[in-house]
Amino acid sequence: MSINWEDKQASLLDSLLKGNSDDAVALARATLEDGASPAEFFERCITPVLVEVGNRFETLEIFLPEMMIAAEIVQAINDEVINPALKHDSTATRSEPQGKVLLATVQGDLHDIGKSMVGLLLKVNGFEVIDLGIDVAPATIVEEAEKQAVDVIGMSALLTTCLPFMKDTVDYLVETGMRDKYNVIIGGAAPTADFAEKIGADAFGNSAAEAVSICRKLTKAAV
Ligand code: B1M
Repeated sequence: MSINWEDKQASLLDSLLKGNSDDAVALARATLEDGASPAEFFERCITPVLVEVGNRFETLEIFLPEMMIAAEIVQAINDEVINPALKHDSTATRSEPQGKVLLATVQGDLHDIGKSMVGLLLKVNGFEVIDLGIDVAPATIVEEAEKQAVDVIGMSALLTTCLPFMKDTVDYLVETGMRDKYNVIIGGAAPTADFAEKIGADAFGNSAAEAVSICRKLTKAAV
């Protein structure tokens, strides 16, 4: 069955703005039953709808409480529908270890919906993931990378004001002579591929799926 993503997005947006969690969860469930993959629902429905929620926040059509409720409902969809379905799908995929990836949302930034999806997709694709959570300082990222002996350092940022902390982390690696030990990938709504190049990161991931293919390439190259 072909899925009308515009209709799905309109319904989800309506549920998020009305604070209707039950309808949003039911919509996700029905769309997966119609044949969409969990990752596809996340990328083609949840992500663009959250961008629209952000736009409405920016233009003062909605305010912080509504944006918070929208995020809580998305968390419910992830917990109840997307994550279990992704984990179920992963039993069919290969499971030999692909490498170890550290993930963190950078200092000052509390956004974690996208980073958590990156972590989940990496896990179901056979990566070991160390997720340090949100608001993580550059020194902590590097210390944990050392402690956990990871192959890849992955940083996420949605606030442009927090981009300097991505640069600080790469600079810290350079200053401590550890830059060559780690592959560094950055993503989130704030950075760009140009920014990644400018600060000396190895790659920029535009989506969770792209983050997985980049990590695959980076860890293969490291062998
Ligand atoms: Co905030 N927020 N928010 N927010 N929020 C944005 C980011 C904003 C763009 C909205 C807007 O104004 N248009 C704006 C930032 C503006 C800017 O910096 N230029 C903004 C603001 C201003 C704020 C506050 C300052 C608001 C305030 O308090 N006045 C505040 C800041 C808090 C803080 O962090 N210190 C704030 C708070 C919040 C909530 C708590 C309410 C909530 C977050 C809840 C949570 O994450 N648990 C929230 C939300 C939900 C948003 C929007 C609406 C949605 C973010 C999201 O989850 N998107 C957002 C609007 C927008 O992004 N345009 C907005 C969906 C998610 C799947 O996308 O994270 O981009 P994303 O991840 C994608 C890819 O980018 C990629 O994969 C994911 C899936 O494909 N990806 C990676 C992500 N990380 C990656 C890492 C990789 C590779 C790929 O490698 C390691």
